[in-house]
Amino acid sequence: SRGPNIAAKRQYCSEEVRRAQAQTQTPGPTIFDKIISKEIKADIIYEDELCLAFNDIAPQAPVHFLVIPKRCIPRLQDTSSHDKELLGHLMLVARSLGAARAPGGWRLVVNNGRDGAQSVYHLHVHVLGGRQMGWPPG
Ligand code: TR5
Repeated sequence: SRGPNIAAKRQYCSEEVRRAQAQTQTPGPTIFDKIISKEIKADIIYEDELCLAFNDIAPQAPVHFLVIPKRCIPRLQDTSSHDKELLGHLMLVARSLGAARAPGGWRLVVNNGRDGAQSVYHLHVHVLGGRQMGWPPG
């Protein structure tokens, strides 16, 4: 249950962090579940029995899509050795789509939890390409 503690903490957090906290504290279906069930429309570029890939609604590069498992896993942190095959599959799908769509190279990003600035608590691999990336990321 949400106590005054959380409410007090919230005053000091950025909008992004508050959103992330809110989602961590209320586990359940996210917007990505609705994309998987086709309840909400997304620009789907690949689909198989285990995963879905679609273009990011707010692209940070000329190529920016997300690869997500169909199974609801909130964060990378919530996976275990039992998920090896699924995680490997997400990487290989990211690899194939990345190679086809951003032949000059690409970057994979997995934001995890509050400090990782994760905003949607359904595991997703960002694939960014089509421009020169900088380092370090912000
Ligand atoms: O910040 P994290 O790593 O959690 O990334 C979440 C990503 O989901 C962001 O890059 C958002 O732009 C993206 N996003 C959010 C929504 C959305 C989406 N990408 C495609 N389609 C989307 N729909 C329909 N709705 C969203 N809320």
